Amino acid sequence: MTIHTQLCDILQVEHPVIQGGMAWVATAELAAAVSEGGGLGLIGGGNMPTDVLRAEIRKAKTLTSKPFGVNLMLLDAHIEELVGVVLEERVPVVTTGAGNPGVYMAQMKERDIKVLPVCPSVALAKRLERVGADAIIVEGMEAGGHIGELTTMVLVPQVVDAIEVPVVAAGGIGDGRGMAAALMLGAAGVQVGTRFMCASECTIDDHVKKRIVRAGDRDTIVTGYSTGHPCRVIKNKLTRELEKLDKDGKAEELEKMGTGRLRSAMRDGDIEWGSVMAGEIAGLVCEITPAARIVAEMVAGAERALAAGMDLTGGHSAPSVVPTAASS
Ligand code: TUI
Repeated sequence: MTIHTQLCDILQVEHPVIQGGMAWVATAELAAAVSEGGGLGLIGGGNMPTDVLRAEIRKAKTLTSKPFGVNLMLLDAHIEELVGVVLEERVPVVTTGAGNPGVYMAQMKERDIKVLPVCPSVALAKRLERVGADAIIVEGMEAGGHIGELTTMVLVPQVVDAIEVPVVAAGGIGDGRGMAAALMLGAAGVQVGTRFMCASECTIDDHVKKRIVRAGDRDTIVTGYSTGHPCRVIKNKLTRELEKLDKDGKAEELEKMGTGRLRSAMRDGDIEWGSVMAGEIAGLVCEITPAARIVAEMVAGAERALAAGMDLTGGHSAPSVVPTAASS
């Protein structure tokens, strides 16, 4: 069995696996390595100065001839300029976070750019479909970084039922079993962040990769509820301080304390006082391996899991809910 979905045709990729466009993590090296492996690599444009984004896009073009994309954080102060860069550089795919990219849609479509917004709810997914999203990345709160309220397991099938365009499942997916489960929920592909942080080509500090490899199932925590911007990170000295502020409702102090911490973790390797954004699936990540191997193993694992599922259900990929003569 080979997994080929509508998402492969939309993105022009071999495998329906998108690498999360993580700010301060996803550089040209990682994006190109994932794309070379047959998935879709993304450059994380969040918090990037315009000239750095342009340089990263150009570097990725030298490292791969395959399609790759850019993630834009819509709350970025200079978002208009960043959109200008992806238009000028003719990046084939753009994913967006933290809002509705509707106002940029016409310009992107004019240049044949595929737009895949990240979305945490059914209501927003419907709005995003109406403004012309090519597919929607549905992200559960198992994910690392800034998150919504619902889990991937409950969100994906509800969005699949509510819209026509393909759904990409994100949050809590780190291997072939997770990918198979997402496809069984009706997703046309997966977006994977935390597992790719431990790709050999990922340029973050080694201390962060080793911290993720060492992480257990209960090693992440969500901070910042009091600010209205909850964020999943690996527990450390910083989160113990943030927890106290959260409990006391000191949102402003909390916001201030978190500023610049993602950079100090990912670039400088400060895993105690930095913001080590990672998903709950960190507990499953146990090695640092090339990105292409992560893609290949994930797809092969999903194919095995789906084939095994078919054996259990007598040749069908989903158990029937219609009563049969034997059971009635
Ligand atoms: O964007 C993320 N996760 C992130 S971005 C990030 S980088 C950062 N660094 C420092 C400070 C702030 C951010 C770290 N993690 N995920 C995608 C995502 N988008 N999750 C949730 C949403 C979302 C939320 C609301 C998407 C749309 C939305 O729309 C609201 C509306 O009604 O327009």
